[in-house]
Amino acid sequence: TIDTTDILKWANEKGEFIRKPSSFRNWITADGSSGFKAEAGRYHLYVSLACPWAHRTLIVRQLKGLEDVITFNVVDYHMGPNGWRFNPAVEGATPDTVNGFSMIREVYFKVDPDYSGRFTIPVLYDKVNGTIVDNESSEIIRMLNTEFNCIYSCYTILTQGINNGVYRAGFATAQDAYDKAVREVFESLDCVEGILSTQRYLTGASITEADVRLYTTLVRFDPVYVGHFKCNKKRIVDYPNIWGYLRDLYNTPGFGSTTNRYHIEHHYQKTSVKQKRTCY
Ligand SMILES: N[C@@H](CCC(=O)N[C@@H](CS)C(=O)NCC(=O)O)C(=O)O
Repeated sequence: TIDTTDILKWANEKGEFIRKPSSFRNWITADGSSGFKAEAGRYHLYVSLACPWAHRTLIVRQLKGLEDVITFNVVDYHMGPNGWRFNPAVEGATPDTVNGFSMIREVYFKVDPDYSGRFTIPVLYDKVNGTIVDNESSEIIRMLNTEFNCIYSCYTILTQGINNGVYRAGFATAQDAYDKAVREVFESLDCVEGILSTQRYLTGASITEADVRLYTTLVRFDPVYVGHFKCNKKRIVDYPNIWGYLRDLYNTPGFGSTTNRYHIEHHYQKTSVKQKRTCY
């Protein structure tokens, strides 16, 4: 048996280090069927930059472009008798910005006051439900890799595919560049149409920054980008879910009231774009 009263006593009677199985083994899924839906802003990683297991999770978070989706805190590199602690005075370390705790063990005890395992990092934490999803790095990296694709693409969609995509189409000076941009605009819109078939807003049941970012392009799409930027494979009105979403947002305080069609249309009509290309 492993003595967990002092965290620095990890060996058994024979002096062997036996790794205990991780205790929290929930699974985030893209569709939320597990009770943990892949959502932007919902999950948090507690890591140590010294720990190889935690390090894995930071690599995958970045490779998958989840920097805006999953937040993280870094503990002190020094693990004392009570385990990992937060010490923002150490370079590269942070406070606990989610719970305001000073020790990792407090996260475990918050979730399970009777917790008797080791207080390991990484910890994947659910900020919405105040619980630990998983503390097994091999599982964490797998779920970041497989379950967040739609969320990740949401951000790529927004920044590259749609918000900037219409400009890349409109200002392209070569046919290839225009074709690529238009293809991405409509692939991205198709993806948003799919997302909005199962949920009201881009990242879930409530309006987030992502909706604001998307709205300002969508509301200019049919009046301006279809004609002016030749993003004319389809119009927004041809996407039933996006069209309903756009109307919903327009009627939400702050959206419609700041949207001025007169200015939008006249601005773009006065900006001349010269290019030769085939249109859809
Ligand atoms: N199975 C875990 C192991 C993580 C692990 O052992 N982390 C070490 C740091 S490298 C830890 O937090 N140890 C604290 C302890 O055992 O008390 C994983 O891969 O996520």
